[in-house]
Amino acid sequence: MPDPLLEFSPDVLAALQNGGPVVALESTIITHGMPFPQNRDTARNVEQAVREGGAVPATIAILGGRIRIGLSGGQLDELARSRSAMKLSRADLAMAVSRSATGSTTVAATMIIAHLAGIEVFATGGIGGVHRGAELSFDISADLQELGRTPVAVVCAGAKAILDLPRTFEVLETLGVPVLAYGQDEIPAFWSRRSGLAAPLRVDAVADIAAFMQARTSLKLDGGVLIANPVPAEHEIPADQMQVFIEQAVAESAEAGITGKAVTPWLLGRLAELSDGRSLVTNQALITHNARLAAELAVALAAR
Ligand code: PSU
Ligand code: MN
Repeated sequence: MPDPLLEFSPDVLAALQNGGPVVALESTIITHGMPFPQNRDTARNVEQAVREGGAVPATIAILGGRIRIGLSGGQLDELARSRSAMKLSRADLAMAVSRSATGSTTVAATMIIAHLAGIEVFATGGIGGVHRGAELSFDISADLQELGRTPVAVVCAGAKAILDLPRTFEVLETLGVPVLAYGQDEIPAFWSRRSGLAAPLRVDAVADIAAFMQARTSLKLDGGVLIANPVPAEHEIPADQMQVFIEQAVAESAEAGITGKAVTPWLLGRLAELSDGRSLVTNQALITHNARLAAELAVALAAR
């Protein structure tokens, strides 16, 4: 019996009822991660990539207080144009529901809803994590704790390189979150394939990820699994080039007094300016690439 709070699109509901493959998609990247119309076009391309992979895309958002799992073309367009949508994580999700507000879901909130809905696989661009200077600001994304507790497999291109990557992966290890690098020995760094950090675990095939997830279920291990899928080489921005822009953007954000929820969207916007739009093109490419891998994983899990 599905939760009465959840409203499924007809294709997502049918797939879930038949045990078919479904991939959850987040919406903060639409409302706060990219400008219009690139956000709308990317959201459509990502859904298309999931369909081409043989799975049903379930973009998740709160529209007028209703939890939507799977958006119509019109709903997606409206969200992409919205300038007032709330950015919802674990802490504020219930406020959008109780106030009948519209908001997009971060990685943390998307995991919560995907799990309520019975969806095991979720594709995003990059997770949030430990911000640079967190020893003073204490700014650590709620995405990390969520990965520690909610059993959803999250396919990403690593953590966004605006973060303190070594500390982000230390926290994930502490929380017991497996980090599987796909097809390489290093953790990818979102816009770049390399981070200089050795991957805790490596997998080279989707069947191995599915088997790993099944073994975790048998062991009654809760919490998420993070699959770090490197951006395709033709779309990457080498880490040393990106580093220059990141350092400038982070310094400017501190000077401008940007804090809290605004930090990640502000940095992503500033990096797109500093890189002449290249960071945005790479972001679009990597999330579509992640959607393909997530679809393949959902298909493998549905075939069990
Ligand atoms: N990945 C992207 N763009 C984004 C995000 C991820 O390519 O905008 C969003 C995700 O929703 C992630 C959020 O959960 O940024 C992290 O925000 P914060 O650092 O405030 O937790
Ligand atoms: Mn934060």
